[in-house]
Amino acid sequence: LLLKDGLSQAIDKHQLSLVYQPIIDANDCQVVSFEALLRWRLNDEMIPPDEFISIAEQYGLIRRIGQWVLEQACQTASTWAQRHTIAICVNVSVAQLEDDDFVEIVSTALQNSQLAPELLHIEMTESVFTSDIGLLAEQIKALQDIGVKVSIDDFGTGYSSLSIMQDLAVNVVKIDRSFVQRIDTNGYAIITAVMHMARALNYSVVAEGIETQKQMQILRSLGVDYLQGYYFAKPLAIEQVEQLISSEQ
Ligand code: G
Ligand code: G
Ligand code: MN
Ligand code: NA
Repeated sequence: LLLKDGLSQAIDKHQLSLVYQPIIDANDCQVVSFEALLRWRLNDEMIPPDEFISIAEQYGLIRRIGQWVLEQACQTASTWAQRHTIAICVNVSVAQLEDDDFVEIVSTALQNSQLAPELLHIEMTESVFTSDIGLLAEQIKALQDIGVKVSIDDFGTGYSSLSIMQDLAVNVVKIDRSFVQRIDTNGYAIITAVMHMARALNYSVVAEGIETQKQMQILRSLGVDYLQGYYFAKPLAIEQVEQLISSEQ
């Protein structure tokens, strides 16, 4: 409850910020996008999103926070886009996606920032199984109609199951890092199966949580399109992002 009170003031008190983790093209190792990850600094302490996103959802704060994240992420990405073709991936809870105004909130963020819609990827996260799959399918379609890409996050765990692949026509599947961590054992077969499915359904695949060169090599050999993880970079502050992209091209 204390966190809830603090969180309701976090935007106005400028306690929220975003960090950005690069996503790399598996073929040429170029940075193609960044995932925006929310941070909350409270009394010199960093509260991780795992500890406050669910509180924000529970107390109806996620819409305002989510809108702030979208506006901020699009503004930042639009400054990169002046010189580089780099996309921004924004995590969105299903609670936000189900909001009738969500597509309009996205359109407004795109208009305000002048970011090309193709450079915005929405990552669907959290507990889909509690929600109306028909409504989600419509919202995803509406986002794609304005040119935005939609990813399914943490694929293969929890809510993010095979039935999602059947019911929702997303653009990108992000393989959960738990499979990458176990690529020496069962993870290999599971990722191989996901690759077959993704090819057949015409999805791009991102593997998350890559921490070693060996994991990277195996994932490349399996034909994974994009790679993300501490092996390449941790989530970065905006200044570090600018250094990285200006040194790249
Ligand atoms: O950055 P970190 O690894 O601590 O993120 C943990 C979790 O928090 C991830 O699952 C991520 O999807 C979620 N998360 C991070 N930023 C946001 C955000 O802006 N909105 C939502 N809804 N979830 C986020
Ligand atoms: O669920 P989602 O994929 O949005 O979660 C992103 C979270 O994963 C971020 O909090 C980020 O800090 C974390 N993360 C990113 N790369 C790695 C990695 O290589 N290893 C581990 N353990 N966590 C990672
Ligand atoms: Mn994510
Ligand atoms: Na997530």
